[in-house]
Order: sequence, then C-alpha cells, then structure tokens
Amino acid sequence: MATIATEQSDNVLTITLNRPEVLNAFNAEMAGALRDALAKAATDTTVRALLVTGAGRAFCAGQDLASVPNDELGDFDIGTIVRTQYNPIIRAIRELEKPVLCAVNGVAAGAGANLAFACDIVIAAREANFIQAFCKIGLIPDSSGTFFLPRLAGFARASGMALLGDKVSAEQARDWGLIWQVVDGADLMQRARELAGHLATQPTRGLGLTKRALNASLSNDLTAQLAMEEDCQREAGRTNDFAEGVRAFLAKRAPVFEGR
Ligand code: LHQ
Repeated sequence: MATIATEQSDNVLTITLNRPEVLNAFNAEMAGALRDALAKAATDTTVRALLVTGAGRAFCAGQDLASVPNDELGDFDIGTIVRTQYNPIIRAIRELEKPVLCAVNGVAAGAGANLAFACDIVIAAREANFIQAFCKIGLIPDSSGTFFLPRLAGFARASGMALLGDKVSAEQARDWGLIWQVVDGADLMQRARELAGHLATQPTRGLGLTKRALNASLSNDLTAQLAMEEDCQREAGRTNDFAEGVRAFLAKRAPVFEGR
C-alpha cells in the first residue's frame, strides 16, 4: 500500500498520510513520498492549493518508533533522520508559494503535530488533539516545533507543551492560536474541501507572495519587513490576477482568477 495517497480534483491536490495501522507514523518511505509530492506540487501550475490529512482515526503519530534502528539506540545518529526526513518537508511547506491547508482528523503527536503547525491554515476535528510527545522519550520538539510553538502560542504555552507533553485539545489549540478552526469530525473533510477549493480559485501568486512575506516577518525587523512588503507588492501588482481583481471590482462583477 502506498504510504501517501494523492488525489487531484480541479486545482486542489489532496495528500493523505496513509499508514493508518501505525496512526500514520512516518517511516523513511512516507517522508520521501511526502517530500516528492510537495516538490511536484511546487512546479505543477494546475495545483493551486494543497490539502494534507491522515487516513483512519489519526492525523499522524510522528516518527515511526519501530523504524528507528533499536539495536543501536543511543549510538544511532537520529539527527540524520531529522535532517533528511523532516527538515526538507517543513522547508518545502513553508517555501511552497501556494496555500497548504491541513485537516487534522485525529491525534497529531510529535513530528505529526509540528507538521500540522507548519501548514498555512489548520482546521481540526473537535476530537483531534495535539501532543508534543518528544519529551516522553527523551527527545526535543523537532520539525519546527521549537520555532513555531513559541511564535504561535507564546513562550509559556510552548514550554508547557514541550516539557510536559500533555494532550492539548483541538479547542485549546485554537484558543491558543495554534490552529485556525475546529469543526465537528463528521464535517471536517467537507469543510476542508470547501476551503481548499476556495483557495484554489483565488489569486495564487498573491497568496504565495503573502506567504513569502509572512515567512520573512518571523525574523525581520520592521524596516526589513516594510522593504519586503514593497518588493512582494510590486511583484503582486504585475500579476494578471491583480488586473482582473481591479477590473472585476470596478465592473461590479465576480473576478475570475487564473493563478497568474
Ligand atoms: C506507533 C506510533 C509511532 C510506531 C502509534 N511509531 N507505532 C525524529 C527523529 C528520530 C527519531 C524519533 O523521532 C523523531 C520525531 C518524533 O516524532 S518523536 C515522537 C514520536 N511519536 C511518539 O512518541 C508518539 C507515540 N504514540 C503515542 O503516544 C500514541 O500512540 C498516541 C498518543 C499517538 C495515540 O494513542 P492511542 O490512541 O492510545 O493509540 P495506540 O497507542 O494504541 O496506537 C495504535 C497503534 O499505532 C499501536 O500499534 P498496535 O499494533 O498496538 O495496534 C501503536 O504501537 C502504533 N503507533 N504511534 N510513533
């Protein structure tokens, strides 16, 4: 069985983590497949929005702990797994200049939680939860956990989550600013498809440039960020979709964006 399932409908690429028997925990094959799918989506102009979700009752339980060579635990360099599997995925999501929506259908633990937090818009089923499980096995929050948790939730909550590894409910995660919305589990995929479908009809270049500027804001000072906004706005202003947006507004009709 393929470790991820991909399906394209109109301009939305849906990527489903597909190892439900281990709660979609990552092995090297699944990490490679996700990385490849993200790379392909970056250059495929028919993809204008991505939707990432999990098969079965979980979103993702992080690293498949059975796939870490355990006869040499302690000696084995797990930094290599972080460098080769997770870091490229997180960078690909952030650098992809298209919206990435994440539909968290169940538990998201370890690298699975941080994969979700690295996406642009996260909606979660009411019964989903988020666990920084790393501390329970002597590890640190990787997959950008130490970067995004304090920025999204604040330092105290990031420290609590990372050092205690408690289960954080979907509603708590929303109230802390970690995710966008919580919906009933039965409605999750319909809501996710609607949102992704909407994003796929929007000015893709403008959304991508917005993402570029938001990424930069995480480390820029005000002066650098204002310059960044000027550059991104200049580029957005040269897109067909900007011209279409203004024309449609003035003609009092709905715009038809082509993503160029
Ligand atoms: C699993 C897993 C799993 C294998 C459930 N692996 N089988 C980076 C670099 C290198 C090394 C290490 O890690 C990292 C990054 C990380 O992500 S570290 C964090 C790794 N993840 C965890 O520590 C989470 C481990 N899982 C859990 O704590 C629980 O399974 C959660 C809380 C996610 C769900 O609990 P339950 O709903 O009670 O399900 P369960 O525990 O019964 O799991 C169901 C099955 O899935 C079970 O297999 P079985 O054959 O007994 O049905 C688990 O063994 C398997 N599974 N997570 N990460």
